[in-house]
Amino acid sequence: MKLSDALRSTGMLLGLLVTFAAATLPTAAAAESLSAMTQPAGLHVHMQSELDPLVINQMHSWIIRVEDAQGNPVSDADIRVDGGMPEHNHGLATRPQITANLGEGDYRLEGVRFHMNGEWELRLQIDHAGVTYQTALTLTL
Ligand SMILES: [Cu+2]
Repeated sequence: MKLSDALRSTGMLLGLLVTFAAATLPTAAAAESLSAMTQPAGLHVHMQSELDPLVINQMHSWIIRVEDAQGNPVSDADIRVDGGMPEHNHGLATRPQITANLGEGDYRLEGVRFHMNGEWELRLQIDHAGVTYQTALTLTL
């Protein structure tokens, strides 16, 4: 291989590496808005962090929006939230609580603090109209 060819290959490889690194770099902003359907099906949950950018080791709150399958707000849900890091087999260091029903299907969740970088799971149990729904939302910090 000629030197110029070798340099060109190296340049292309570097370019690929830079592209790869940019694509896999953790971006805090991407984690601040989550949504999921429930089990059993019937509710749609959307969560928005009030901490922006979302970072570790900082106590913060989220706004949880609950909608039915038709997109109508569900304002009389009873929500409990737990979480942890599935890969590390540990829970949250705090006990998040719903502290306000803001109406129109919005609820404020306070007392969330992620104490490590990595993949976190927020697990919601939602009681509504005699049915207990569950869902889990995942984010990476
Ligand atoms: Cu961990």
